[in-house]
Amino acid sequence: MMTRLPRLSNFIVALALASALLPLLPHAAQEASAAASTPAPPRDAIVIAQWNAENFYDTEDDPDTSGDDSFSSGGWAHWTEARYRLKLTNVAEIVSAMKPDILCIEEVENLRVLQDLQEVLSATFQWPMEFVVHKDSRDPRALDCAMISRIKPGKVKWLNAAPGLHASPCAEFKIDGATLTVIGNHWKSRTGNAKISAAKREVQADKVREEYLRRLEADPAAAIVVTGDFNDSIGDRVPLDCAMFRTNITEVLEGGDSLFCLSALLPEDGRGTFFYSQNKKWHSFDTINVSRGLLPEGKPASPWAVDFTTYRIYVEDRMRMGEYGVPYPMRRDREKGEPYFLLGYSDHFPLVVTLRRRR
Ligand SMILES: [Ca+2]
Ligand SMILES: [Ca+2]
Repeated sequence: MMTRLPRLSNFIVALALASALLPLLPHAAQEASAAASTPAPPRDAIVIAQWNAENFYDTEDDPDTSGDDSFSSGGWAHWTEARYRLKLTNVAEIVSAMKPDILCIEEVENLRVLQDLQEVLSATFQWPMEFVVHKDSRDPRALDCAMISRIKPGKVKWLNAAPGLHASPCAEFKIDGATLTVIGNHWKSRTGNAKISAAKREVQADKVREEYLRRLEADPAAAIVVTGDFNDSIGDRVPLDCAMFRTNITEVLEGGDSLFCLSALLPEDGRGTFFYSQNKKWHSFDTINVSRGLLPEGKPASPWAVDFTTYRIYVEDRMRMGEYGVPYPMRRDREKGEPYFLLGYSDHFPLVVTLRRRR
């Protein structure tokens, strides 16, 4: 059992603070947020972040799906407007600290949640991210894989591996005449039968590989970033051998038809983004993977190079809890039959990296 840090009193204080600091921002105030946006992002660096935001639902019941029912009024999760607002603030606070130009975000219920997040980012944290890449994927849990960005996306396509799996947004960003392709992912979770869930992830991996290979064949220098929550760790069969997210940089530099998994740069015991409480093990489910052209020594070179020193799992002390320092989530839980609420962020840690324009 994970140690429970927050107590009821903390919860009340946090909630009171949240409601005092956060007047309910009307959903429709997008013009205001657009007007407040800053000029184009700096072109010499592009920051990319990845985060599975865990059950990022609004509080309204979507009558077209039962996927959000437990997070709707009267549902099991006791998800209230105040808690939703606090989640928006918590997520926005961390995102604004990472300062991404492009954020790939998973487990978001709908466009409204993304718009609310944009509004809080802009109004409360002065980090406007005015563009959205989103599509309702008809997921059984009503959760989508999306992007928000400070750079206007060009062509967007959705990689649908199979019905019932999260579609992966594949967005092209035209920056100073060069194209950066970013693919966000949320592969099938490991719940249920292990073989069946791995087979589903394999189909998703094949779809992503097909897409990036096509781009590399057209342009061997193509700048491609593939990120997400893959529900498999570095070196597991599906990411390593199906998606070809390689951990050996030489292989990528020489072959050019695979991607380099940046988490291979981190120490082996420092790659975990998710902690499985049943077996008390860390998993590196979230990674950022890049094409050869983006590697500092990659040839042919893309217009940008990954700055290896910037790649990290973004964690602040407040994002951890318990003796293992695991991701501090925001959710209803129970201890000895007593329900309580954890008022953190997500059960995953985010990742961030900077690409620098080559000179
Ligand atoms: Ca809802
Ligand atoms: Ca519903």
